[in-house]
Amino acid sequence: MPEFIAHQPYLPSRAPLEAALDFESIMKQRRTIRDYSPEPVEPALIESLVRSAASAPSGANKQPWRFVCIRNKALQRKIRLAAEEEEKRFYKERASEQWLKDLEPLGTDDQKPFLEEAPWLVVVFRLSKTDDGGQVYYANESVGLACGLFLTAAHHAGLATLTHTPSPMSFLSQILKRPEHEKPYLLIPVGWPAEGTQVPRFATSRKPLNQVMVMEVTD
Ligand code: IYR
Repeated sequence: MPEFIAHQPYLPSRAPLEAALDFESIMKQRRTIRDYSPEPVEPALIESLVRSAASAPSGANKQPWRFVCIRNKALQRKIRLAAEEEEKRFYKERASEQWLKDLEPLGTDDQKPFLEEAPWLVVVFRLSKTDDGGQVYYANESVGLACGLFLTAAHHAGLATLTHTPSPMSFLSQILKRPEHEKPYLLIPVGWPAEGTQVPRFATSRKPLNQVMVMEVTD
């Protein structure tokens, strides 16, 4: 028989709609940041972000994730150089014309200095098996949810992040000597935004609600 315990509901200190609107206005201020200040970020902060991320729901509560948190310039340089190798191939050979055109307004290229400059690099791995060899379920969805919570927790603390997905990412397994059942999923630089940093205007716009939401209220 499964054991059940009493649920302790979370009660916002304000009316639900006020709390929701406040949170919406906080989240709308999140931007992907590519220039980081050298200002350090204390490990306790990173640990808290990972605990928030790891509070995500996951298939059969298997928690199929590992957050490898790096604050080591030599290692960061290694990762930068390997990522830039992949990116050079991406921009020169692998990306389609259309893909490059879609990236134009972001102003990205194969140079990834933020991998070295950010005070922390958090490399997220998806577990394809549990650490004791058991099954995992909906691992992609689960890790995606955990990453979303990580970005949200970082933003809530005033920290900037960037979701970087060099492709292929297998160099991360080698450089970080991760076991076979851990698959690189996402690379997240974390830090304070550099003073005066700019963001592409293009990336600040969002579709209006009527394009992302279907309100099905008719009987
Ligand atoms: N991985 C490359 C290209 C890139 C792809 C997408 I889709 C983006 O939203 C941004 C960049 C890079 O990091 O430059």
